[in-house]
This record gives sequence, C-alpha cells and structure tokens, in this order.
Amino acid sequence: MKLSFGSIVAAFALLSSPSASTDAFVPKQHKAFQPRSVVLSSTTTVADVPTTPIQGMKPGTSGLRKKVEVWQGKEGDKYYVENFIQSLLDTATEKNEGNVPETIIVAGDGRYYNDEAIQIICKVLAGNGVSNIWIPQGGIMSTPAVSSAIRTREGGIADGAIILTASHNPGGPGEDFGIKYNEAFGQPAGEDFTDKLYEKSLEISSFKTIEGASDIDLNAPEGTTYQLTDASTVTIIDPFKEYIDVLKGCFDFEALSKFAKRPGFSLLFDGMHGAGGPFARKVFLEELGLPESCLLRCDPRPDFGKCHPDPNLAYAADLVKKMGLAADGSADPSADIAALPALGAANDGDGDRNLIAGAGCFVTPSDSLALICDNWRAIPHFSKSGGPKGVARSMPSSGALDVVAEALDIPFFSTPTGWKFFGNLMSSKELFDKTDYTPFLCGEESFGTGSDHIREKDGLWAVLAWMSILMKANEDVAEGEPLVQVRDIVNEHWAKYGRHYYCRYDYEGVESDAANKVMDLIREEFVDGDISTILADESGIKLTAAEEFAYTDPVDGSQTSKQGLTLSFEYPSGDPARVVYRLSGTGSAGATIRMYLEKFEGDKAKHDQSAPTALKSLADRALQLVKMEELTGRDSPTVIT
Ligand code: VG1
Ligand code: CO
Repeated sequence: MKLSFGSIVAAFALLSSPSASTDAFVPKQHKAFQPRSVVLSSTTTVADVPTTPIQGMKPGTSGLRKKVEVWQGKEGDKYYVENFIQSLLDTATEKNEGNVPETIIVAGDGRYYNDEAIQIICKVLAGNGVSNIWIPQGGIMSTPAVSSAIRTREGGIADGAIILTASHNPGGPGEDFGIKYNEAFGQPAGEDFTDKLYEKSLEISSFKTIEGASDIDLNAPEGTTYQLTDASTVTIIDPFKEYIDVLKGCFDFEALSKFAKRPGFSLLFDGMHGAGGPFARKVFLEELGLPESCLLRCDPRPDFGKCHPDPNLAYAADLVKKMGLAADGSADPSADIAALPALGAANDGDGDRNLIAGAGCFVTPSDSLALICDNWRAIPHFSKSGGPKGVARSMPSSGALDVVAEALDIPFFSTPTGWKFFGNLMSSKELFDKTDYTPFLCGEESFGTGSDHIREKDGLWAVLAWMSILMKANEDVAEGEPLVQVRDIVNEHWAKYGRHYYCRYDYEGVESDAANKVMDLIREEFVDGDISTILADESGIKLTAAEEFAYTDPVDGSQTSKQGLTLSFEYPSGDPARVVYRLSGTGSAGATIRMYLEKFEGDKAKHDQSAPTALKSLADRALQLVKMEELTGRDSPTVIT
C-alpha cells in the first residue's frame, strides 16, 4: 500500500490536530504493515535547474530561521529551500575533499512545513547523488535524538543531518521555519561551515534535483526503502532507538524506575507540543513506568498548539503555576507545596532546551548547571569516570558554575553563545588528539544543558539528571519519611557557594538600526571610552569596567569576535554585579536585544528574594546608562526570564 502525499498530510493533521482525542502521539500508524522496498528510479531523472542567488541566507546562532512563507517561496524566491540545501551540500562536499556526503539524516521538529520540506530536500539530496538518506518514521525527531543517531546509528556512519527546526520560535503560518546542519560527530556546523554556505548561496546558479518521483510516505514502517535513483535510497528509520540507548548509557534507568514509584515522588513534564514529547513518553512512561498523567502537551503539533515553545517562566506559564510558582519564579505563597509534583520540567520545540522546577522552586538554568556539576556523583555518566573532566558555560550565563568548578578543581571554559562552541571542547581528544575534557558538562542561561553524550543540548537529559540528583539526595531517607525536595538541594547549594541572582530582559522586534545604536553606544562610551568619569547614581551602583567578548577556541585556535558587551558593576556593599548585552541570532525579523543581569550574594540571609526584585536597581541603572528607552522607544522588556 502506498499513500499519496495528500493522505499523509491528512493523516498527520488528524493525529496532530487540536481535536485529536488524546495526548498520545503514536507515530507508528502502520505497525501492522511490513517494511518494503519501493523502486521509484525507473521514472525519475536528475535535473539541473537554473536558479539565482537569494540574499540573507546567513545562518545565525543555530541554523537559518525565516518566516515559513519565505521558505515556501511565497515571498518571491521560488526555490528558497532548494537554493539553501544545494549551498549546504556544496559546502559539505567541499569540506569532504570533493566527495558528496554518503549518508544524511533528514528530520524535523514537526512544525508547519516539516513534511513538505522533507520531500523537497530528499529530491535535492538524491539529485546530488547522496546515496543513503535516513528519515525518521513520522518525519519527527528531537534535535538531541538526531545528534545521537548521527553518532551511533550503524556504527556512526552518517556524515551529517539536516534538521528542520526553528527551535524555540513559534511555528505555523506566519511564524518561523528553520534549517540547520549537524556534522559527523553530531555537532552543529561551526562558523567556518556556515560562512562558506552563505558565500555559496550568493554565487549559486543552479541546483540538482530529481523529477518524476512520487512522494515518500513518511509514516511507512521502519525499514521501508524508496529507491529514488540508481544511486540514491531513502530509508525510514526508528526515531527512538539510538537516543534511548545513549540516555541509558548516562543514567541508571533501573534505579530511576524504582525511584519513580516511590511515594512522594511525582513528575510533571510539559512537551509544549514539540518534538520532545514522543521521546518523553518513551522514557518516562515506557522505560520508567511513570503514569500518563505526568505528561502535558506531548503530542507534536505543527503550530505547537499556538504556544511559543520556549520553556521559560513566561511561556511555560501553566507548568510554572502547577509547580506552585509565581510568574517571576518565586514560590507562590498560596500554593500547597506538599500537594505539588516533586519535579516539573518542560522542553522546547525541538526538545533540546529544558526548564527545571521543584515544588515551589524554580531552578534557573545557570543554577541548574552548577548544581548538576556539584552533584556529579548522582549521575553515572560522570561518576563512572570520577567526575567531569571539563565544564563550560556560555559567557552570558551566570558565574554559578565557575565557583563550583573552582572548588572542585575542574578545567572551566566560558564560550560564546550557541552550542556549536562546546563541540570542539567535547571532541578535543577524538577529533584533535588534544587534552581530553570528557566527561564534559556544559550549559547556557537560555535553558540549555548537556554533556558529551551527544553534541547538542538535551532537554530530557537535564530532566533525568535532576531526577537522579533527587534520587541520590533521598537514598538515606527512610520509606514513609518526607522526601528531600529540589528546594532543599538548591538552598543548601546557595548556602555553600552563595547565590548568583540572575535574570534576562529581552527586547524583541526592535528596529535593527535602533538595536545597533544601543550596541554602538556601549562600545563607544564604555568599552572604548573613559568610564572613570561616570559616577554612581543614587543607587550607589558603580560602573567599574566594560569589555567586548571575543573568543579564541582553546582546541583549534579559531577566533570569534563581538560576542557580547559586558558592563561590570559594584554595589555600595562591595558586592560585584554585571550586565551583558547581545543581539539575538535566532530571530527571523527585526532585532532582539538581550540584557543579562547578574549579582552575587554571599549572605545566606539574603537568598530568599525573587530574582527580578533583587536585580531591579541594577536593571534600572543599566537601562539608564545605555539609554534603552531613548534609543529604542521601549520602556519595558517584551519578556523577563
Ligand atoms: C538563543 C540562545 C542561545 C541558544 C540559541 C539556540 O540564541 O540565547 O543560548 O544557543 O538560542 O537555541 P540567541 O542568539 O537568540 O540569543 V535553540 O533551542 O533556539 O536551538
Ligand atoms: Co531548541
């Protein structure tokens, strides 16, 4: 039996429409059917189609993100996807000494245009002679699952993966679609690659594709093959296997499934209708035996149920409330803490971000990273090697990790924003034969956490890390006694290391010119200017230093400049604080200014404020110094996380 593309879309729409009856996304609709080989090559021909360069195909922090209509060619550039994929393949081929990559995975986060883009991309890959194309059944895979499959499927033979996602950006008509490329070790392509791709996109004159092929049934049974040309075959693969195996290598699933049944433990996981949902279902329900009721929004939908699939305090509001938290992350005094889930978590659209909360306790991503580091003994991936051998955070993330790394004497790195900058550190031995930093732990303030088990941040990994930490904290607690809670672990951590109050102000959709003016002002007046003449205002907060972050990769020596502007401050008490400014590289229109605020508080008696309250006077001082309102017309941020 072979479905036409129309019926596939219809089947997918049925599964993922809001009216579909349950939360249960079951990609294996064709379970009863056997895999088979479909030969399409007798009717197909390879065509070289003339095209012209399209402006603006420069990938940002993580892939190229544009409005879906741009990708669909509705904005005038008919071959948008084809041009991008041809430029990408030409770059990969050049990097591979002129040989076209042999095996490529094509998978997406299920957002609107996912399935259509997969069909187009397969044809371009086949036209170029990519011999082995792997597509997950249903077309959907979380980004960490793709990274796992590149690294380990069939012994790690994949040359790379084309991942269709705009990650935490909303999806659906009028919203975002995106494509990124991950290379052979599972890591996001670095800037050398994306710069080349961009150059090629400005020189392209034709792309290769195949004509005369009917569409592939993305929901065909695993193992089904489609021979597109004599040289090129698509295989439908199991989305789950490699990823689940990789997670099993990091954690003790047997012990976790026992802990999952312990009275007092419960989990609430919000998939935000992204690609992580089906994977959460596999892990939490099938592997750990947790009940269906622990899952929220775990059926992928093309528009993420109209939500903004970014797991933070603002966009995961429902979960945040269910965890007994107010919108600013502080404990809601009216919540009955004893009745709340012990662990709450959310993932983003492509399943690589995570939000972690305990009952009445929001754990900031920067704190989460530091706590995972300090509690490495709870996580087999680290404990079997005697702890992490290297740790890193993105520069704007808080210094909470730094103090733990120092106390534990672990090599520490501060990198530019974006997961691609962690890749070399994790592969320093296997790719460069240099000092081995694995097991490696790293994270970003933007709700990204992970390790060297793959080369992407990993939403479910973070949840399992926290479940493992809770399990270890309770190993000596007698049955029937109340469990040690996330908030106990966090409070103890702050008492030991001090608290790094942290929050981020985002100004979204600012005009590019205005955003650049803010950055220029900081550069000219503070970084290059004389700050000794700038006096403290009535808050007493004094500007003490200003710098622009540039990075030299410690492994391959590559350099990256203009990665954020930092203003350092001192409170009248002598406590240090800092504010970092960056322009986002993941938006699809206008500019987003991010302002990251951080203040260290060593005094245990002062650890119980909400972060936005503790940072309010610093924020006011910082906004006034950079003339935010005057230059952008904004008197408040779009979102505070
Ligand atoms: C944002 C985050 C960054 C993250 C990137 C990709 O980038 O700040 O930390 O790596 O998104 O995450 P930017 O340039 O907008 O600040 V995802 O989950 O969107 O792939
Ligand atoms: Co993401």
